[in-house]
Amino acid sequence: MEENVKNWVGTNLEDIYHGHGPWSFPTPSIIASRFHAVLYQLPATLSSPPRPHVSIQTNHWDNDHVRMPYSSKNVFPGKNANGSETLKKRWEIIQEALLQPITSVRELELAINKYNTRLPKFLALHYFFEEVLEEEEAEQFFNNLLPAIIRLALQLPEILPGNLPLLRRGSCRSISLSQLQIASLLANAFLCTLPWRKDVSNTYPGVNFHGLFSAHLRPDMDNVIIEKFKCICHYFRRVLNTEPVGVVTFERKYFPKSHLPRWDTLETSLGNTRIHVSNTGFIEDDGNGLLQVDFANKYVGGGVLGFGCVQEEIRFLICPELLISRLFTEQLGPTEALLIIGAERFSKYKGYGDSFTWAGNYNDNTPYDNYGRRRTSIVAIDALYFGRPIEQYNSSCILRELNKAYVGFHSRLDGQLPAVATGNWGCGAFHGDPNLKSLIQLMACSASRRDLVYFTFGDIELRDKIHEMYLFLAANEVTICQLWRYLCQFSTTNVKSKHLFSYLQQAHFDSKNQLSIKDFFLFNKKKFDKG
Ligand code: AR6
Repeated sequence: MEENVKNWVGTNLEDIYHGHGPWSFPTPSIIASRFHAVLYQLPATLSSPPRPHVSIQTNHWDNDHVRMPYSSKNVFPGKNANGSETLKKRWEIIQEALLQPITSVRELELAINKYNTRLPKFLALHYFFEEVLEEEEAEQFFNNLLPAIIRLALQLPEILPGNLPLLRRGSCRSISLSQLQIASLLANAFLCTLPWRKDVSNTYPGVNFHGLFSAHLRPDMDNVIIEKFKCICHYFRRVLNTEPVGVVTFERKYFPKSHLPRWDTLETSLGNTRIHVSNTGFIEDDGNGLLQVDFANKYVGGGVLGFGCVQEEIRFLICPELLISRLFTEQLGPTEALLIIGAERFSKYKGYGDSFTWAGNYNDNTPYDNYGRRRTSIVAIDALYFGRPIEQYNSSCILRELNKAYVGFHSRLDGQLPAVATGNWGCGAFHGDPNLKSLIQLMACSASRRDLVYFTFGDIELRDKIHEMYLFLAANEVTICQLWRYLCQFSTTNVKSKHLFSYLQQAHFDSKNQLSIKDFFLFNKKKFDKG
């Protein structure tokens, strides 16, 4: 008989949900204002896609808004019939190019090159259609899917006539878009019609798909690019088959220094925060109704339109509506985060990194909130990248990560907030230490009144270590400011990082016994084999 092995420790999920299940937590309202651009007509009823909001004044080509490909100011140098130079409307060229029959990848590339001339060769796209897909599948794409993507893209002026603001650095602003509007924007991104902007191209991630199409195939990563195409094509098949009716909110969160907590003064006991630590499960599968962390890049989406294929990229591939944030979200600063509410999941997947594969359709049964959004909240927070991992124990780095997590987790809503569903944030591609990061996230949860659900990605030892450390903090009523102080002390020692937890426990014990940190070293010389 199979034994029922317990794969988690701490508080059970039912209690984490306060006995009301995952879907009862409050979600922020959608009210159009100077700080919240709502691009469709309120309210969203879910009976059909919401109707677009039409702006009185159009800002389709200025510095504060996304430049729309259909703007009359989007012009392209061309020639008149008599050979003289002229400026042509790019949208007309786009329409002309895309409404020609396109029956092969070569023709698709040629069409895109008519309005976007400086693109590298679409090596990966050729490989996908010519080497990977069966002839029949490629035919299906060019006969059915591509024409539908093109129609959806060319409807952009009707689907999204409103002004789409940029979420600029150092600002708190939100955008709510219908899923259909996002689909139309993504269809434009797929066809690389979105205008390239010299002024902002270095500070926005960019969403046109040419980076993916032209990826130089590498033997180790060929597969990943192919699987990415499959995810994207599947998304388009789904939204073109059945128009999605929901909406999605993107909220840029920014805290000026004066609004950040003074970590050295917070007297909250860490034991007030409950934790659930599991060595199985994934944030996206098992974080229902919770605030799910995206282990982000400061350019949200990271390498999703290139070779990257770890937590963030995978999330963006299975929930492609997240991709559109790359169009308007300027790179995140140290005290900024991006919250996305309502993105739907379309795909299943298997594997991770270079073994990632698309594993078919996913039916997202997440209920909608009162505003027409799926009750899925994802917060993108970018950890620091540590080329030299030892640097992460510097108090300035700890402070930066604490503030970053706090900005992501904080909510203005009253009442019971959902727990944070997270894990080894910053501890894969960015080389952080999960012991330290788990404490940082616990402190940020505690300061923002949330419980913590931590997935250790298969690591049983880590699960138990985090839990034991938590039990120590809770049993000794250690407060946020105390732990902050011990962490700062640790940063001034040479104690090896693998002893972080024992050091912190000892530091607490010694502080109670009035031992100076110097004495502590004298007593513990052997134990901590100083470097
Ligand atoms: N659920 C829970 N834990 C996970 C999951 C998941 N779905 N996926 C991975 N982990 P990483 P980072 C664990 O490397 O270090 C991207 O390119 C697993 O233990 O994605 O913050 C971004 O765009 C994994 O090793 O996050 C950034 O550029 C660990 O989480 C950069 O990577 C860290 O995942 C961020 O790197």
